[in-house]
Amino acid sequence: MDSQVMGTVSDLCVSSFQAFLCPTIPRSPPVPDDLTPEEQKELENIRRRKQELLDDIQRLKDEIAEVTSEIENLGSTEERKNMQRNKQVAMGRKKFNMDPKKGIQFLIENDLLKNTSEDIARFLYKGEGLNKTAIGDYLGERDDFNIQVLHAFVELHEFTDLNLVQALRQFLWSFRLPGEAQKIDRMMEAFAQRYCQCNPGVFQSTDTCYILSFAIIMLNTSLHNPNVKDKPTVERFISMNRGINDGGDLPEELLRNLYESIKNEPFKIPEDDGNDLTHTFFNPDREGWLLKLGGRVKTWKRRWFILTDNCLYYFEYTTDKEPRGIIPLENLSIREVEDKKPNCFELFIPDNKDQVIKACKTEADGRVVEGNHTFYRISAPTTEEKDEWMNSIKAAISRDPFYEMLAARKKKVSSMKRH
Ligand code: 4IP
Repeated sequence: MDSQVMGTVSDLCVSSFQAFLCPTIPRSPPVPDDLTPEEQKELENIRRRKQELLDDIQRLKDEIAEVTSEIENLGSTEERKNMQRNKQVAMGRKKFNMDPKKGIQFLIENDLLKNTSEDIARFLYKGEGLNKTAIGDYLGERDDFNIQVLHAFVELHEFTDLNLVQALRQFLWSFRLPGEAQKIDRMMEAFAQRYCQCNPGVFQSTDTCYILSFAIIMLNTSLHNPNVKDKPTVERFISMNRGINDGGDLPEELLRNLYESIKNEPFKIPEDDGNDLTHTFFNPDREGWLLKLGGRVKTWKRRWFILTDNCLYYFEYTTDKEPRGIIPLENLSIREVEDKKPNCFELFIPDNKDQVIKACKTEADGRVVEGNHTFYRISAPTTEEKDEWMNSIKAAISRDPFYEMLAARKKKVSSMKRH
């Protein structure tokens, strides 16, 4: 092949390359006249092959473009779908935190959650981005479906080979106990059932487990709340729990272990919003100096007050063994009042003017007699202390249904024993 042909071929290669880069394919120039017939034939062959090559390249480019756009579309649709889904889940969580039922409904309607108790329970158990108070509220609801979710939620907890304190730690961390006694009752009942299911043979019945769980929660308060000065000993804890195992006693070693566990490490509870019974359990009691107005004779006396066991005790001196008076808070209400003395509040019987409040006092000669108060007016040293006292007393008063609930359970156990 002479140099002219070579030049033409290399020109063709360059133009092929350009054609690859450039979408418009240049037309082939006419065949030069001065070539021999063989050379012309060869040139035509080269041009044909070039055209075939160009066609192939174009086809390939089209295919690549098609596949690339398919992949791009595929990626962006998936991404868009995912982003949309994540946005909706975040919105569902927000809604849940504001109104648990509406949040769950929203997630179900948007196919982000199945409408089954198991799926919802898993969502709550995972708890990502969910407010623990809202979880507690949802689980404590009374209707059948919520109760099913509660049971599915409790089933997700694995308590096998954990002692009762360890199991309670896990359980009380997964949501916040709500403020209503009935809700707490349902939740603790479900907890006790699950614990007994995971640890058969530890307790005679779920009632025992239920009662002991509360005893442990209260022990936690007594041992770790700085406002409670009278810390129960292990012996007292053991004696307080006598007979709770369907009339029999629980092994002392078990109670000692539970006591030690709580003593060494208090319960960790989810963030406190101050508006539920967990708050009451963990911060219920208080003591300090207050002024009290007399019953018949209206003299102000400075007394050392202790709030514990739903009663208000007052002493003349902090070191006194016997109180001068005891005011059970059952059936009483509390309100702020104006007086010449600052920071006053009053304990009174609602809708009643003359009835004397059930209380006892010690006379100067040491006799214990009934009190004479139709109201107890009390003055705190500062506004803050007044507010703290009022809150603590309110919490103690509102704890009543809970105590009733627990008392009912204890009664049930002892009557079962009798039969
Ligand atoms: C007394 O006044 C004290 O204020 C008593 O308070 C009070 O009893 C008496 O009420 C009141 O008469 P005097 O000491 O000036 O006589 P405390 O017991 O703290 O010393 P209460 O029932 O408030 O304890 P009456 O109702 O007994 O008169």
